[in-house]
Amino acid sequence: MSTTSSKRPFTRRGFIKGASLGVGVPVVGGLLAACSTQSVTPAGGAAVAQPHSDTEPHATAAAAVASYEDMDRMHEEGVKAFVAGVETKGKGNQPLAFTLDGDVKVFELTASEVDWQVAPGIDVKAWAYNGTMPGPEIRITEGDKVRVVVKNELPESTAVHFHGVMLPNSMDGVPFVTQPPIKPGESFTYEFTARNPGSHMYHSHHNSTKQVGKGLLGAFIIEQKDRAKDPAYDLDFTLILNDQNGGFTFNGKGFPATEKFVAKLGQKVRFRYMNEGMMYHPMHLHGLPQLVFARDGWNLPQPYMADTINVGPGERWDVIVECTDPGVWAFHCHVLSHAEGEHGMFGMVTALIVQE
Ligand SMILES: [Cu+2]
Repeated sequence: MSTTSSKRPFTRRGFIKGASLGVGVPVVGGLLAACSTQSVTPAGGAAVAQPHSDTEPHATAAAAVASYEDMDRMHEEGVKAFVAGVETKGKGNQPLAFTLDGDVKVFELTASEVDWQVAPGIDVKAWAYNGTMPGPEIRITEGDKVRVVVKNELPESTAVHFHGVMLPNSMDGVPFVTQPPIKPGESFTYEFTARNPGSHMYHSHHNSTKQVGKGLLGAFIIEQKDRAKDPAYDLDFTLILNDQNGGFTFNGKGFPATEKFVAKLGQKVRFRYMNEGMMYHPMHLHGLPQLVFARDGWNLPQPYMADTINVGPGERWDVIVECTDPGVWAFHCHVLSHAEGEHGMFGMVTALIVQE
């Protein structure tokens, strides 16, 4: 029985050469590069390296790519790098400051092409809002008047749709349906009052397979005016799930460059899952169950407990995790080919670290 592994350009010698450099960021980069056996071309973009996935059960039973010692070493190095912290250029999903025009909160977004580092060794050209993939987080409160001024510095037209947000039809951001496209060099101003609280998103709605795929997306969070309507929590984290530019990512980064979530024993943590990709991503947290209390920004009539929450494209799910047990809890997408292969963990993997 032949396996796909025998056709892979990866060689054991190549791995050993990389591994012999020792543990550290450059090595992880080297490992990721060594693990790249396929090219992924984001729609219209340059080919980027992506760690392969071992989906064939027989692949390990037949001719192994690496010895078990090599395999263990690669796994260990990835984990060690993650724990030590991997420096990458750029950080997405950062709060966007606003200015006040009377009682209107004014946000500015500029769409342009940038270099984006997903992980050491995985560098892509992204189309980004304000230079990051995902774009900055816009956070307002129910009842706020909001204005978003969008400037287009891309070589093609674009538009911004506020996904999940109730607003006047003319502000819905769909070219030729509710507005003309924003041509290169032009701007468009969106203005509305935030009516429905919850975890929402904003993204391009023009040539969207390419434009959202290349990174034109971000979180749009409308806080409850009456905070008591949501369950109580101490920490609030957003995970934007994606499977396009640069492979499988949380907030624009792939393991081991994904951000760690740190909480103290006894704290309650809110996670907002948002899927801006094109695949399903069941989010699984080890050890600590998740109280699912909102879908697409709408609080559920009856919250429920789960340990794996399937997040489909366009969906948002809000959960509360009570940090009842200390330790480093693995936290990953449970489509295993999005998270771990023969060369270790990659892509949609992080950890919730509960400190005593
Ligand atoms: Cu996944």
